Amino acid sequence: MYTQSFSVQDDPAQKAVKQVGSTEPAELMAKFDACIDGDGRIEPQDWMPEAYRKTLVRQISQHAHSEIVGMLPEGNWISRAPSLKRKAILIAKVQDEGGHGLYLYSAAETLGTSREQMLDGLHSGKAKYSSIFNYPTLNWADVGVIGWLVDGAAIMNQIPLCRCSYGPYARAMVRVCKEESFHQRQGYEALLVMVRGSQAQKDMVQDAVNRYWWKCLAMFGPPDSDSPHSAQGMRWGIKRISNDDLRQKFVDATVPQARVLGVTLPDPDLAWNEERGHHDYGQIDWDEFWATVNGNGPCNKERLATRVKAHEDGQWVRDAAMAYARKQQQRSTKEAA
Ligand code: FAQ
Repeated sequence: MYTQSFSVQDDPAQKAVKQVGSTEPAELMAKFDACIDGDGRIEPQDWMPEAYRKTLVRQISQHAHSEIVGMLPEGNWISRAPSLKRKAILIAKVQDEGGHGLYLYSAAETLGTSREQMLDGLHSGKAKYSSIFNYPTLNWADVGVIGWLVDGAAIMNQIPLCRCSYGPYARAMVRVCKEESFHQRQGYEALLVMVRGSQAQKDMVQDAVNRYWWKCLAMFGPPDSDSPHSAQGMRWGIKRISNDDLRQKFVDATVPQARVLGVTLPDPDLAWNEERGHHDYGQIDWDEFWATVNGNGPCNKERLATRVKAHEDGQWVRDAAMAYARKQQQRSTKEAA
């Protein structure tokens, strides 16, 4: 169902957005534009305008950090998973998210930005990561809801990125989406088991849905009218579907899933609109979203402090790996001599 985004036609109006005041060499720029207009792929060795490179690094950095910080809310529940099976699934899922972060840091490296630079940005609080990971996971149902809704929203957003104009990012996304699809299903299945259980379990699921629903809608970013990067990102074929259109797709896909689970999505304005062929939904609290994005959500400080500590605690591993690599290199140089 999430793969429907593959078949969405690009809006020709996107291509009409031209770069304003470019100082790039006209000939190279024309070649680049022709590649983008022809739905080609830009590879690391190809010439690209600096603004395109910068936009990609910005978006990939936000995405990579989201995967890494995103390990924390669910990671908190590994030691408290209700069975060995759930523990094994959760460990695998959290590990996958770490892997996604690494593919993405590698994709950014192909654009000339080192992992150290990106991590400095995260640890100093300059770089962004997804707002959703600044909320606490209060009960076991939160883990299921993160799989169902957070990974569901992530897939919806990332399937179009498999067609991103920058080759390494697009290719990384193919694998990431396959894994996210497993994550979404394991979350949904965990919730199905809970809603067939006791009243207390059903209440836990509903409580988790109530807390996460609106935050998941905000994951798609600000409304199109308030999204500074969307027009250019779409012109360059980095983004293929707008923030609002993806949000709408997510709502439409999730309503029937909620019905099967027997949970209520906490929005009195949620209703099918026959004329639009979509669900209408209520107002997202954008003030709360921006407060969270700007570092003042319920868990921002804790998340960042945990990441900084993990990085510092891991220094000895990086030192040992570098010392080993140097030793191996010296040995092979000696053998070659
Ligand atoms: N949270 O003009 P736009 C996952 C920022 S991965 C925080 O619309 P753009 C997997 C935005 O960066 C989830 N900041 O920007 C998982 C920009 O800031 P800047 C992450 C946000 O780039 C599951 C400013 O607002 N997925 O969940 C958010 O065109 C479970 C203006 O916004 C990705 O990152 C937000 N929600 O569109 C892991 C996908 N929204 O740079 C563990 C790739 C917007 O000006 C467990 N990224 N901002 O300072 C994207 O598709 C895009 O970057 C958007 C934003 C759609 C997020």
